[in-house]
Amino acid sequence: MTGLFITLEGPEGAGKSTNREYLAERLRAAGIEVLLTREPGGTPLAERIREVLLTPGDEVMNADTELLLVFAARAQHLAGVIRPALARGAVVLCDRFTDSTYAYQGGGRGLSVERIATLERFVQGDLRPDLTLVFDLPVEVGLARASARGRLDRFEQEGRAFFDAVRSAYLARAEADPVRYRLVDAAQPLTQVQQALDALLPQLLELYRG
Ligand code: Z5A
Repeated sequence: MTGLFITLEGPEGAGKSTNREYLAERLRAAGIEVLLTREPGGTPLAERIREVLLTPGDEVMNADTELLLVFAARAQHLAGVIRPALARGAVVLCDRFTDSTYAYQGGGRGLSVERIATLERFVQGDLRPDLTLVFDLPVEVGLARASARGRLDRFEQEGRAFFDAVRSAYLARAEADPVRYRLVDAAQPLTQVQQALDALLPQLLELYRG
């Protein structure tokens, strides 16, 4: 039996973590094993790489270094957590995955899609998410939510053009593959976002039960 791999994507402050918990509750209520995880991170070693990626420092991180670090963390996460969970039939709900790489390193940093795709094939083989929920909202709304938390991480210190490019990359990916991606209007009040997720639930259960 193989499980179901669902990723939650979108810019900062879009509500991915909040809604990941909500979806997990709904799926568990249906008697399904759910594994909640996140990227970068998800294992002790991958969480250490996350610290390196998110902590601001005096030395500017080269964009290729950043790209290789996100895939290094992903290789560890896939081997240690995601693949074993899928193999035992769990639903994996992952807060960010390779679409973040296309959005941040591709859109934001301007690295080529081909270079990212090469690493994607190398690290993941054929594994791709079964479903990707893209939580979309205007850049300023997401940044306001994120900055209300206080200290900004290394990515959150980027300028407006970076986040516009991130959002455009997400929207382009979602538009190119409406079967795998579902856009969620994350600017709505939380209760409405969760109603939209409730409406998706029957499709998720159908995908899971095959
Ligand atoms: N990154 C990358 O560059 N390349 C990669 O391949 C990967 C990642 C995998 C990880 O940070 C960083 O790594 C990320 C990209 C980069 N860049 N940044 N920054 P992260 O995942 O920890 O960061 P995040 O996405 O910024 O987390 P976040 O700000 O916590 O966003 P969220 O999980 O989408 O939101 P939340 O925590 O659920 O909600 C944020 C706040 O908004 C919170 O107070 C909620 O109560 C509130 N909220 C949520 N929904 C609503 C609604 N609907 N209305 C009002 N308020 C709401």
